[in-house]
Amino acid sequence: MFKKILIANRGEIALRVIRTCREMSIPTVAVYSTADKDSLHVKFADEAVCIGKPSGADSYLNIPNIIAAAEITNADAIHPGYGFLAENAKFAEICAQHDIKFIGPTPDMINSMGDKITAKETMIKAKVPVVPGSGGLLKNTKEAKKLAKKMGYPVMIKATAGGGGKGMRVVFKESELEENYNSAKQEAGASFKNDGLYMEKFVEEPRHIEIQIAGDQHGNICHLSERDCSIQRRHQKLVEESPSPFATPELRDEMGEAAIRAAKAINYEGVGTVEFLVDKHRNFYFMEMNTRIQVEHCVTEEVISRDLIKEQIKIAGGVPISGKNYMPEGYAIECRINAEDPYNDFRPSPGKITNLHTPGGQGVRIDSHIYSGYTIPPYYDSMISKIICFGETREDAIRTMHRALSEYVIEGIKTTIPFHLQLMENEDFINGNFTTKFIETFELK
Ligand code: MV4
Repeated sequence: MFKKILIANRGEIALRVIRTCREMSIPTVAVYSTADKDSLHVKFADEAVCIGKPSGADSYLNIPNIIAAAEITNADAIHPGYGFLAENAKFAEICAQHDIKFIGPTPDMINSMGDKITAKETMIKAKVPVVPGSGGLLKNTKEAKKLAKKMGYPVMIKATAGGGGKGMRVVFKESELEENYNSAKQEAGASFKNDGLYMEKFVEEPRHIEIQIAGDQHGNICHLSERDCSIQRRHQKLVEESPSPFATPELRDEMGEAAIRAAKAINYEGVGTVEFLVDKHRNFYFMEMNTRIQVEHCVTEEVISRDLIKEQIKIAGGVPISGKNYMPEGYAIECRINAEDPYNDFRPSPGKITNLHTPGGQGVRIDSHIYSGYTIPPYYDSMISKIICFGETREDAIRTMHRALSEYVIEGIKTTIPFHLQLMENEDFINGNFTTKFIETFELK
């Protein structure tokens, strides 16, 4: 196993990785920006190295400084967490060149899922269902109009370098195609330095259901059941749960097997997630594959009783996995608590936490890096805590979540706790009656 792991991240995920390393008796190195010198990940790690100024580009995205930090501390592996460099193939490659194990897939595997047209072609070959569409790049608006007419409106124009909704447009009729095509192309070029576009039939009011998978260095691949992430706002997930209230045992089996075929197609190593759109008839379509640990991995951990960070580290160390699939037992929900004002268009609300009381009790797990007196810096993601509640049934998990949220006291800043409290009281949410459109019509009291 590894002698020492450097965590190239901050916040709750850095803490999350340090906790598992401690349980595995692996020493850790934290890296931090000058804005994070008082952060818990710095205090909890065995060693800490400052890697630059506050902005992400100067610190957590600064590859030379992170590699230098690993070299001076003799770390033989790097855990990238999520965000920052977690899906950066170049970084994974540079780690390998320095004899440092990147805890995650190889650069080739990351690249094969980074370009959406390539990923889709790979999925078609692997017999994973995809949304019918253009197949390759769109040449011009004339060709796009011809294709859309043949497919039937509405259609969706997407960026091949995209993900997370950037460079994506729904087109309802031919007269709207040209301006949407041009603005998507412009946005894609500006965001990704790649303005390639493709087209798909638009799937109306879908659910977002994703399958957690794991693959080892010996060709074993398994799935760890699904998460429902349909509760999103502007492509940011707010609540995730496992199992999905919309899944049936048959759907879980079919999606699980499709996700395994997807991972096998690229000989996947590490933990990963295959995202699907699921329509009202329970048809499912490959959307994208995330080649990293995700924020919402905890709900899966609760329903399968496994530590996914431990699995990542063992896989990276060459330990084989059993290869059997995991079925969910019980029910887990996660609410993301952000330092944002839900009454003011979710505007960021950084600042000092003047008073903090954290909930506890049966079925409550808090993954967070905040403490009383901590100042949330304005430079990074606004997520400050995850509450994960577990119960025998979905109703139990929701009731426990409501109780835990009502115990949570975070003073000095605005948080999304009031939003989550009202969501847990919403009839449609309680009945599992929601799609990715839910938040658009949800009104805060
Ligand atoms: C779609 C779609 C409907 N039809 N593709 C959003 C982010 C990107 N990963 C893909 N996305 C979508 N692709 C087709 N053909 C609807 C979305 C979508 C969405 C998907 C999952 C969760 C939330 C969403 C919110 C808006 C749009």
